[in-house]
Amino acid sequence: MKKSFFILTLGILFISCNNEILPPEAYGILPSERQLKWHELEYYGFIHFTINTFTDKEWGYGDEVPDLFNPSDFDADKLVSILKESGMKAVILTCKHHDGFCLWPSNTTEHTIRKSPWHNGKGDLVREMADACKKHDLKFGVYLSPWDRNNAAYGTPAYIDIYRNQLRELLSNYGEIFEVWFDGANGGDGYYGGARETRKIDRTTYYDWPNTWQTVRELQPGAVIFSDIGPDLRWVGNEKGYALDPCWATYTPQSLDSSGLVAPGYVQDKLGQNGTRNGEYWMPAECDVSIRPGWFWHESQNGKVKTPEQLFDLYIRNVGLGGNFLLNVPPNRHGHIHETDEASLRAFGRILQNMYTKNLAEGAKISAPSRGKAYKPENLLDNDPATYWATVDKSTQAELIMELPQTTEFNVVSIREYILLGQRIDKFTVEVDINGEWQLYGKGESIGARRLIYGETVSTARIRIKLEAPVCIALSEFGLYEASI
Ligand code: FUL
Ligand code: CA
Repeated sequence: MKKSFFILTLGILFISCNNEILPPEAYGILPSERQLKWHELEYYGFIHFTINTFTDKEWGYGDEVPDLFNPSDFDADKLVSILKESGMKAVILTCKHHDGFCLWPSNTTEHTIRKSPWHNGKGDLVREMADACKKHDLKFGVYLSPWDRNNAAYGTPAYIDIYRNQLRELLSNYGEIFEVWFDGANGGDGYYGGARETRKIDRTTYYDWPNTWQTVRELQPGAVIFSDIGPDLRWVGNEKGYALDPCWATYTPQSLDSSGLVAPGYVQDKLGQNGTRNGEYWMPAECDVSIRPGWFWHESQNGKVKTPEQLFDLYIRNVGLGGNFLLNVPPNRHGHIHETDEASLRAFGRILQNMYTKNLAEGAKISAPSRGKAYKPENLLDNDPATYWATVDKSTQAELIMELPQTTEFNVVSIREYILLGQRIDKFTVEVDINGEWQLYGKGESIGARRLIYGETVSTARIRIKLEAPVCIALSEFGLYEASI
């Protein structure tokens, strides 16, 4: 009797200890493996370069002769090294824009680089970019415009086969692709093999998107798919490069009419700026913008390049709201990044690099309730997004106080959620101790993959964070930084 009581007690003890160290249960919709990898990229480049660069246009009509494409001095290696040295982790190339000109020698059409004088028609710009990215250890992605103003078959079912074959070529012959970018601009007037007319398509049915995306899944299972409605990444809903606060990683796209149908180019796109709290899909925001007013290079815009300060401001409003920053840098007719763009990019890269060099919270003493040893608050300071601090299940509100080793100056606070367990937090405040009084430094609702609070430079030795969620708390990283702008 006595012995079995002992065993029973031990058993209960074991179960309760074990319970304590079980990870928190996941909350809501979770990111996929490929989305998790994408979240770690944060900042990468977009290259818009094609016949438009030579005609000074943003949208080519589709009747431009391939002869026009002849960059005098294109050097993918040099281009990619500039992007890499400026802190980018990947590059997406417009392999075909709306005018239909293919930057690779596609077998699906005559309207390709093969017909251009560049490298005597033997060139393949997609190959050069893919190889350079590989060499410099940047991920490579492709943009293939669904709208094709050159193709005679555009608007008929035959074009869908052509389009999918183009996709197949790009996804089969150029190594690993990290992202496939589908834009929503679709249908209208164009050359269409000489017809020169307006062609309208039904955006919700024409491309049969689920099946088109399936091609991506088959050929590049690791690639994330971007469009106005995902399925992996959503357009943020503006081309200005910022999200709105709060910005949720989850999203439920809304139709433009009572049919409930959504498609790229057929969605209430402004809703992408905030996303949807507890939305139906994990579909984080990618925020695209050009370093210049246009997506393509125009001589007249050489004086209108965004400054490093403007780029940093955008970074706070995209990466700092849990999205990713897709910054377009269009090469000129030589194939070069213009010197003003390059200088701005590099200076912005240095701001980020200097800022992240040292986490000023390192070595802080943290008082916070915790779920157990594996979830200790110190996991916030180990520079490892795979370890996290968590509270016990019933602690859905928590307060954490950080004592820094000394009084420290900073102007950026970074908080990251352990998103493997979903987007949990729906309210937070950050306060700093100024002469013994708590003063608000920042507050908000969403955190997600990263939240950056950029404010006045303060000097303090104590920080207090308060968090609220419908479930227990799980944060992976915390940082204090000084950005010199
Ligand atoms: C849009 C296009 O219409 C623009 O020309 C540009 O390529 C932008 C990134 O996507 O849909
Ligand atoms: Ca960690």
